[in-house]
Amino acid sequence: MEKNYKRTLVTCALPYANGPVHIGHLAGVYVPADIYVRYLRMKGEDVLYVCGSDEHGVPITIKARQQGCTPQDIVDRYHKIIKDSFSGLGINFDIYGRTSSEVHEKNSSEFFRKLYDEGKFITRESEQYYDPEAKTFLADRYIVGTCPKCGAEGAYGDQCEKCGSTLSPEELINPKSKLSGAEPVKKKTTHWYLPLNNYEGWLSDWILKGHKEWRSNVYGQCKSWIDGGLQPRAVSRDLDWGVPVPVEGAEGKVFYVWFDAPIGYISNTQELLPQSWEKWWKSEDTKLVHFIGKDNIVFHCIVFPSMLKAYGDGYILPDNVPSNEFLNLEGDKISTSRNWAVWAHEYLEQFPGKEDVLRYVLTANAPETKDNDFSWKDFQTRNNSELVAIFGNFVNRAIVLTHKYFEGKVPAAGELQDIDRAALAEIPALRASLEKTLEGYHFREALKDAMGIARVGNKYISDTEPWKVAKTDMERTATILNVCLQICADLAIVFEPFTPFAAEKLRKMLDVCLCAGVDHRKGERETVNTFKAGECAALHTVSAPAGADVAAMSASCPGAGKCVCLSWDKLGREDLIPAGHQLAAAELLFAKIEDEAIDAQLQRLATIKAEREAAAAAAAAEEAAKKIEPQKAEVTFEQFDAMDIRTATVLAAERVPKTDKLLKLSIDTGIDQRTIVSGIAEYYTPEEMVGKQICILANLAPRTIRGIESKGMILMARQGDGKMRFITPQEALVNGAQIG
Ligand code: B3M
Ligand code: ZN
Repeated sequence: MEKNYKRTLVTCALPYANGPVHIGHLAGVYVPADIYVRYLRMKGEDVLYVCGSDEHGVPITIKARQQGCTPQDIVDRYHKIIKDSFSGLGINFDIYGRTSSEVHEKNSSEFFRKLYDEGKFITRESEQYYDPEAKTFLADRYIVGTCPKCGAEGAYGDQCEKCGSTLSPEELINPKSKLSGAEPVKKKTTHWYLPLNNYEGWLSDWILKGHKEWRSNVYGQCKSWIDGGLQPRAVSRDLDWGVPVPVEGAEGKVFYVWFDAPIGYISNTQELLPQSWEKWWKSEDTKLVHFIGKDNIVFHCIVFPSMLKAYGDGYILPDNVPSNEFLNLEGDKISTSRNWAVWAHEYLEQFPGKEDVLRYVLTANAPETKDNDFSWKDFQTRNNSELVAIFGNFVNRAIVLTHKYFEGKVPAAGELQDIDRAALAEIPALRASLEKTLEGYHFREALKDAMGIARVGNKYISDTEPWKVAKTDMERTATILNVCLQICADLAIVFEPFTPFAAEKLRKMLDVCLCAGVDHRKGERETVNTFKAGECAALHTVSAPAGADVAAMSASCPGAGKCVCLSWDKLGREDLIPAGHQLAAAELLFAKIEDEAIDAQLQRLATIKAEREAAAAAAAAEEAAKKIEPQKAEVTFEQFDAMDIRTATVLAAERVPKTDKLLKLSIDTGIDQRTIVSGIAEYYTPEEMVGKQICILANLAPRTIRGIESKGMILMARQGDGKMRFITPQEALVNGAQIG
């Protein structure tokens, strides 16, 4: 049953500050969340939008070690890159905090301490790997060895990146510490555990009975965890980077990153709103929504809720946890370590002014119900054939023609014809569908509806052909353009969540403003409602003391009466822009993306792939070289003795024409001079062979190879990868010396 909430708290998974964010992150979490938040705000709802960097965890310490700097250097660097990428894409959180902040250390410590004091944890002693040289416990990632599944070197104690198997350090063959290279030993250690098993029944009621409406991937994962039986989960680690465990006897122990990270949502809220944060986290009137990727489901649906339940004190639980599947890139899994990704910060540099295109393509292709693929060709097509050819083209024609025939003033509509009414009537229907899909977290569908409105406009102007009608009937032309401009105004509203930069540009052309909604970026000082766009934009920021009535703020544009104010509730009305309103100059809303830009991206990826394949081939060859063939079946001494093996010297050598592998060698065997054809051209040039002393099997029956009679065979040593070297006596001997 839909509850009647008063406000919505939207959180986005806190990205690890050990690398920049890529299109997979954006498509899975941040773009959908941003669409949702912008939409709710435009509707006048009170929304708090919280995110921040996740600055703890082993991957950060590993990265620091790789780069020879401190973990703090790493998180400082990536926190900034990530934060700037988000704002560059128009993703403006009310707060983008950090889990290395003081507020968070204090808050997460206090959280732990209360659970500890109330006996909500159990302790367990276990044996963990320990590096006797570095004198420290080793996280699974810090142990490397040979993969037991595929034999690859350098597999981690938790996973083999080569074959993708999940591993435990015990399974590794020949395990070594990444820190010192020493062989890890087992050592006893004690940790705190949250007994998730105690919360099983409660979780089952809450999720399996109470949230059947959650996406099937989320519900399904929860069900399989709960049905499989929950185990106590460690909340601490032996590590020197993280929030120290605040109890006596816990030296060298910090919180497990997945214990403190979700508390980060709360800490970041506290940092922004130190006085009033509780109403966002502890009021049944607040709707909490976590946007995450599918690999975070268990933490957000099982672990964190159990932590909050254990804590009590009125913490609310998520109403929904929209979680996406993964996005692939050009048919391959996105991978940070393999550099197979499109990085947000690089995109922003390489495609300035095209922030919306990425938002659009990632939404149109969002991996909502299954993994999906991003390809540069599709990116180009969606830009050129959808954004440019439909949305941009329609808007441009409507505004340019209004300038041409009516000096840029919105012409008054005369009596509407059926075709006009039919076009206008489609919009409220699309709006209703779009609201339903957005509220159900189906962003791809929602975008189709928004684009549907652009299609209605584009078809309408093509069908009514005002540029032809203008030759004979100015009154009818006025009506058509009036209808077109009303649809343009709809687009200036409806695209605000999806392509906010284009929507704003369109509002400038139309010289209208839009209530973009109330945000809390100024914390407790004030609540701000922005009305964005037209010439009169300066008038259009209202601020009120924090806690003001958001709905009232949204309803009152300070520009009202002086300019044309749009808002979500007006979407689909037929009188959005009044007759006589002066438009600004037309500008192109979207620009075509040329093949060169796409080719450059494909080239970059092709180079990465080629380098990866070359490295893989080299590694495979190295492995193969080590492969030793099993021993052959036994032979008798007589059988061996029957073979006449001797030293010989190569007198002359040449390639056998039209072959890659064969050399024709003229040989002094001590007995005679003869010809041997040998398949060694891949390994030796003719010049290299001349003058070399070799060993031959002299009494091999002659064979004719490519028309040349070959008498005997050169002895070669061959290793597993096929590499061959001839055998030569350790010191020069006469030709014809017998071997055996
Ligand atoms: N730092 C992000 C990830 O798994 C992880 C999310 C934390 S959300 C509290 O990619
Ligand atoms: Zn493997």
